[in-house]
Amino acid sequence: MMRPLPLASAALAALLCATAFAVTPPVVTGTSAEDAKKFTRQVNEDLKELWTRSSTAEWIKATYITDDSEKLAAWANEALMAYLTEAITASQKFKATKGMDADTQRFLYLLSIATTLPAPSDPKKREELAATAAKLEGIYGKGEYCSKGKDGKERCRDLLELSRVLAESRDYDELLDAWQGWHQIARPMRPLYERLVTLANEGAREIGYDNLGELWRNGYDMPPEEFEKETDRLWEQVKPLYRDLHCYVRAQLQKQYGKDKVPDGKPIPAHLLGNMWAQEWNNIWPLVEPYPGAASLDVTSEIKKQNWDYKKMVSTGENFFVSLGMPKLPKTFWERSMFVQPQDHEAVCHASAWDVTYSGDLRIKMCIQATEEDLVTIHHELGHIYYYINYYTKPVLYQSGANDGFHEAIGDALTLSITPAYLKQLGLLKELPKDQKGLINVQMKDALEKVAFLPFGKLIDQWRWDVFSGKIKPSEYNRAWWELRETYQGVSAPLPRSEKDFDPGAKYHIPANVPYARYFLARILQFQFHRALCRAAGFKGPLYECSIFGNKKAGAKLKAMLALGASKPWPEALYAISGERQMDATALLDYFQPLQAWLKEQNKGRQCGW
Ligand code: X8Z
Ligand code: ZN
Repeated sequence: MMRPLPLASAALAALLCATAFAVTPPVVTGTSAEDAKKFTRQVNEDLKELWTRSSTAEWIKATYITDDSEKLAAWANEALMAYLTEAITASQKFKATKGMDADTQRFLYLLSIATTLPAPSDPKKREELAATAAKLEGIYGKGEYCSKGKDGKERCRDLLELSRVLAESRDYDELLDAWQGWHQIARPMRPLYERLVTLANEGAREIGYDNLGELWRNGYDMPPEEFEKETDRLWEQVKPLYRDLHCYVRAQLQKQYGKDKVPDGKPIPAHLLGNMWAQEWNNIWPLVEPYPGAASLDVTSEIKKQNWDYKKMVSTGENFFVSLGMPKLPKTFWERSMFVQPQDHEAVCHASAWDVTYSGDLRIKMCIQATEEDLVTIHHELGHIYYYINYYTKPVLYQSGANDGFHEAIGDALTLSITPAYLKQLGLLKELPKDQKGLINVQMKDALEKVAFLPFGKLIDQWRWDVFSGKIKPSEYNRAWWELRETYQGVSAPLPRSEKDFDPGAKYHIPANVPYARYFLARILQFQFHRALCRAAGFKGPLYECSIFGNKKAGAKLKAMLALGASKPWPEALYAISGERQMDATALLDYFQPLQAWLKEQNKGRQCGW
């Protein structure tokens, strides 16, 4: 074997030195208000660099999963995590500092919640945490279920294919097979997840939290215990509507699958609701359509018939934002995004939106299919993108939503303006629903997506908060998961489960460690935003008829809120758009008032609940 030339190895060493990048936080020598200001200014600069490095590596990993890309992402994350733990610890020296300006105080608070995965300062443990996190997401992204097809040949299916079965098949056993096949992929995650919890809890304790859940709940401008109560309050507001919907849907499923499979007074088997996690039920619309034919709402067929490609779908979303007075998406967005599933390598298909450099390098990552569901998800992702567009010139700690629920709610709020009239304008509906029956059909379709989601949105972090606090032990992970799913959603495991299974891991946000309470808040906030924007537009009719498409006044209101980023506590951002300071589900309840009245009528004499 040839030895490398001395010159070559010297050059290699130089290259390694040049790329090995470690930033350490500014050293806190004094604790005056001026020192605090200087500290946060430097932290903003450092974090922009570190976040850019880590999201560049994360982007490559997510769009091209290999052992190498996982490693690169883990390394970049390690540097970031090391910095954050140190910087947050250092910032605590300013706890007693008086006379700080409002921005400095806000930066210090935002720094204290700037990580969802805090690492212990021990480098070995940090390395292990970063590698574990990367592996977990990798297992999810590469997940597939191999089984014998009808022709006797073995074939392997990924989440997209299995989800299609869940959405389209009405065959109980075929559904069951796809459901359990996908859930199998999560089994190997269990030891890794357990380790992630231990290490991240240790990291959380080092920066002053009891456990990781307390850190997550601290991100809402109120004490963590108050936030938990706040989510309970919002859930109580919407629970009756959910239970009315559940009761009606269960009765319709009994017609399809029989009472032996879907018994009275019991939770619904999780594989019958059209979605791998039973989180949104829109795919079973044909089974629950209140007045068949009263309003034809099959947008997916029309999208397919007209051969809409990803470009057309994304441009349609962009066009909505532009109609409100927002700019067009930059050329680089079109060049750098991942819009379709790559055929020659693995990628994470779960949709996401990025500003890779925190300065307008905007991209989405999706495996777009020609369906109405994906058209809605595109609007959701563009909501994130237009938030970025409106705040990316700010210091990096301000480059977030007012709270994370706000970020998730923007695109969704606009989808509430995708009314039948707007769909007709797009050429995706032939005729408008004419009467009360048509209205109920439209509302049912909306509720299957929006209302069905609410308990799911709530329970995911209920589970994780209890896991992080130790209330749920590793030996109870799966049992506790299904208890919550039964209690909140009224949905049950369709097969016997055991602690060999790790069903929470079959949902992206668990292995990817993305907090989920944000989506629960977003389902509620989006109606509140919609009501506010409709008022700004001068709309006077019922909320479900309002579309803000093309309305510049509504656009200006929205922009004013987006441009704040995280610079103010969220109640102020909410005030800027709506004149209200509390999160509140009355807008959602008003929106669905006709449907709820109808459901109550339909459910008379039925044994509701579970
Ligand atoms: O994860 C997402 C987005 C990306 S932030 C596609 N959502 C949640 C989910 O898919 O579970 C949007 C709705 C809820
Ligand atoms: Zn999102």
